[in-house]
Amino acid sequence: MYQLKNDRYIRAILRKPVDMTPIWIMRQAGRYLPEYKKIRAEFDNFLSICKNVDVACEISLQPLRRYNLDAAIIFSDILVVPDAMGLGLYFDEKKGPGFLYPVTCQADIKRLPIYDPEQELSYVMNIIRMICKNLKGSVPLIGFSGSPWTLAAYMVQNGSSKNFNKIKKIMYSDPIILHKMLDKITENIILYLNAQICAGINSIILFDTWGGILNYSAYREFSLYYLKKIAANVLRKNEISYIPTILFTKGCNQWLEDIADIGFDALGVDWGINIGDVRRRVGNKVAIQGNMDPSVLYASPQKIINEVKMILASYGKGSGHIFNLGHGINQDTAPENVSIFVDAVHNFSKQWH
Ligand code: 1CP
Repeated sequence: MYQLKNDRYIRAILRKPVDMTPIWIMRQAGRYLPEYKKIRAEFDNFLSICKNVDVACEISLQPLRRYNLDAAIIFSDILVVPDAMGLGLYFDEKKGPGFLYPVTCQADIKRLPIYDPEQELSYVMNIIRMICKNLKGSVPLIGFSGSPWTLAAYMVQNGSSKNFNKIKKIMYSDPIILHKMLDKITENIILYLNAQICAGINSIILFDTWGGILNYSAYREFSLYYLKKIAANVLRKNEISYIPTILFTKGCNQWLEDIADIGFDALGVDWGINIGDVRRRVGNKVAIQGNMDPSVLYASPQKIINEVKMILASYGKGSGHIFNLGHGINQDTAPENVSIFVDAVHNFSKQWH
């Protein structure tokens, strides 16, 4: 375990004073970077990169060499959890993720195992240990998982979906069996995140990417309930410090008060809401991550800077803001624009602290 040299990200989540607003970028290691594409071209599939400890570590570090980011994130994917549960994950170049053995019936759900993450996901723990050795505490390392609901959606739909009809059919026709599935996924996620903490990560983010397709009561019953269980059961500290947690949701801004109440330290919000309004609504309960539209990075440098200034001003004075995009960075973003973005956040946020 290393003492952190730059702990701006951690301090901001804990709403302690900072000299400037910290920034990291969702999907910061990935397809918009030429150095990633170069490595990617040497492998025929994405999963083999995720399982290659040296390569995944190198890719995690790439964005930090280019930009003054305040955190690193492990290079992996939320779908390695269903893979470790025996579903046989693959990534099709055109169609995206899919499973050899998707969940199609009750018997499939009954068969889902509770795994040992130190066995089934040992490669992720090895990647974490290797990144930590390289970072030597220069910035915090973020670990992550998909939310139980989001993972269940992929496992039942067999990949992505436009209307999520299959999982919604189970939800409305046999909610008890869906709860059994969510229970197992939740238990596996807690084991996974606690193993990540033991391996050395400094913070956790949960991605509830598909919570926003539900109505209010279904969101509370099938997503929020399980996220609350996770917040209550992750270790929250290692030998030397507290491990702050962020919950990222998409399309859930109408339920912010509920989401702020379940025990995460920070909420990640998309760009569908003014960040000042988020702050007013959640008060002192949580810190806020976000929330620039990733498409702003297509604009001119001056427009990017203006947008950054506007979001900083909307948030207002004081700590508790972790700057980020409102969703993952687009793969056709110009890497030069990312420098302008990151530096603008640092330069123009000083006056707010
Ligand atoms: O060929 C390639 O290069 C594969 C593209 C790719 C990459 C680079 C995928 C497939 N996943 C990733 C990496 C990844 N995914 C990271 C680490 C990179 C970083 O942040 O620096 C992380 C944190 C994720 C998380 C992830 N994967 C989410 C949650 C966050 C979000 O964006 O909402 C989700 C929903 C996924 C599923 C997934 N994996 C990959 C794709 C194309 C998808 C989306 C499928 C869909 O459209 O539903």
